[in-house]
Amino acid sequence: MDNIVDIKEQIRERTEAVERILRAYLPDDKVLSSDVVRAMNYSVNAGGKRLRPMLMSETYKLFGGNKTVIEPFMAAIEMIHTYSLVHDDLPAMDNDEYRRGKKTTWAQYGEAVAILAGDGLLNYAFETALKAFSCEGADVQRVAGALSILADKAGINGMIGGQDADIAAEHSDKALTLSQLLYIHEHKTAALIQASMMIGAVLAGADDRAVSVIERAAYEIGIAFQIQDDILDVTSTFEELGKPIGSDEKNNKVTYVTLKGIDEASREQKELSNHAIGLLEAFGEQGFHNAFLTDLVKSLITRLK
Ligand code: GRG
Repeated sequence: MDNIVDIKEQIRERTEAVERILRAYLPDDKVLSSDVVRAMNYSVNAGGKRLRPMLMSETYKLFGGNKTVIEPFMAAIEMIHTYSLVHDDLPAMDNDEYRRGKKTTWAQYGEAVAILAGDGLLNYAFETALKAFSCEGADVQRVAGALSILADKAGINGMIGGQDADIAAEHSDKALTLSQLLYIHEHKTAALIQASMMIGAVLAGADDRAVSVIERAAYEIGIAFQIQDDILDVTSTFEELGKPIGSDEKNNKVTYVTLKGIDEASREQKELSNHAIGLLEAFGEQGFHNAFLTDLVKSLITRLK
């Protein structure tokens, strides 16, 4: 019981730390006063678990990172994640009116402003990440490597590619196979989690072999995270999730749950998470430890939102 309270408290403290960093890097809507900038800030400040920046910073610490160079990248990954949600909620995509317990950006500001706010956040993410070059003690090669991972995993070979495959599947009259579903989850969901953890590792100076183990662990965490998302869409409530449940069924979506049933989906989710935890703990043999990181991944297995 004490452990659960403790991890919740540690997550709360780290969430606040991420939010302080976000506030420092978001554009000032009093200086650049426009609906688009206000909508960008509204979307990021609407809340959210801040999981990606947290995983990034904790992977950075795992490999001994302790400088501020990680901070612009933590803000950048949350901006990219938020832009994807802003665009995903649009009438042309999922047509959702609530997220994180608040009106979605298009429902609050109108479609045109929401499209631009998403574009603005994507661009601003790279403007922000580029600031890492001027952080004290920044290693130019590591920052360049991190930027390249960010661009690749968010782009057509990553998250956008996954969204594209998802939309193509929705428009197809053929039944979606498990391997097609895994392709969508790998790109749409796991790619940003991989970017987060790989960037943390690269900026801390981890070697190529370690970065590829992190890429694998983050893949498993990403797929497990998405399976839990599919489960919660069936089992949770509007109050808990901050958005309507049952949206997969409403949109006739094939998910891990519809293909395998809740029990099997839940079993595989745990198996993937535990394997990823094993990969992370094995770094202990090389002297790299971060107990909070493994506890954070464990907490995702039973997450309720
Ligand atoms: C529009 C280019 C483009 C991409 C959209 C991310 C995405 C792709 C769509 C959002 C819908 C969805 C189910 C995505 C899968 C990833 C996921 C579970 C996102 C929600 O992430 P959380 O739970 O959200 O971390 P919070 O609100 O906590 O930040």
